[in-house]
Amino acid sequence: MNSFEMIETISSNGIAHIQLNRPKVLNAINRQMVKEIVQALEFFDHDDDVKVIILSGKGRAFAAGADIDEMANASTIQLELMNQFVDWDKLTFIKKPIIGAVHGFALGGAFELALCCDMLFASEDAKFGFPEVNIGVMPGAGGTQRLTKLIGKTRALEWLWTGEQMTANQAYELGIINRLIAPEVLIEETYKFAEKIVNQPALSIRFIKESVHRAVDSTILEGMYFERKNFSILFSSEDQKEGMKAFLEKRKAQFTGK
Ligand code: CO8
Repeated sequence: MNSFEMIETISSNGIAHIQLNRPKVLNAINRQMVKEIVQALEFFDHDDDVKVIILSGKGRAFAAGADIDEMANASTIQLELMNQFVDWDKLTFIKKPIIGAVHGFALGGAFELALCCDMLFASEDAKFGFPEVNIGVMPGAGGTQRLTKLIGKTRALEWLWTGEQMTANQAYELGIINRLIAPEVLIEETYKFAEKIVNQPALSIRFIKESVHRAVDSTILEGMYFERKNFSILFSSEDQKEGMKAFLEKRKAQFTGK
């Protein structure tokens, strides 16, 4: 894998961990960081030893949003020609589970990045929000779309219009995060959950992710059609044969991911 300047990565026992690493500026997300996140995710997505990917931030925040320094003087034409959002779009195509572990701030582009994760674990001190409106812009990397799909139009508008920060507890109540965790054990608890996924049959995990994502973006009938296809496809896998055989033989299945 390439060496990185804006992130750090480690991987062991089926779990890859990507950490945003610009703590002096609260991990402000510049374009290079987005490229590196995508490169690391794509690398781990193709690494057979990796089953789950965790995303977190170093220092006192997950991240405080897109790097305002980098974009303050950009013109509309420059933004358009740069085509930077193509990297954000690539996040959508990662097949393996991505679990975000959020502490401190997850604002603006960082909240958008968190919403690209499949599940979110957050420490009790986490703060989420879209403060873009306070600096004369709006979310540009999917925030208005993903938040609205997750919590509904009226609630999304409240947070997007005011730019206020929501507490971890509010985010939990709104169904944005899966677990509220004490700050000192956030990473440990996220790993514990990831370990549960590591030993599951990898193809089932992959097709479940695809099917759930399809549910968000399609009608119920289209989604069910997609789900049904994936269900049938899994009957070509060795893990389906082994899983059902093991059940019938009353023993623990030995999954191989094939
Ligand atoms: N960009 C650049 N630098 C930042 C950012 C940021 N988003 N956030 C913090 N920093 C820097 C500060 O300038 C400061 O640097 P220095 O020490 O050199 O002065 C350092 O990080 C520490 O920050 P603070 O001293 O401000 O720390 P506080 O604890 O006092 O405050 C806050 C923390 C409340 C998070 C505060 O830093 C803040 O309000 N930050 C900006 C939050 C924000 O507006 N985020 C949204 C940015 S716009 C956006 O995300 C649009 C996304 C669009 C698509 C993405 C395209 C890539």
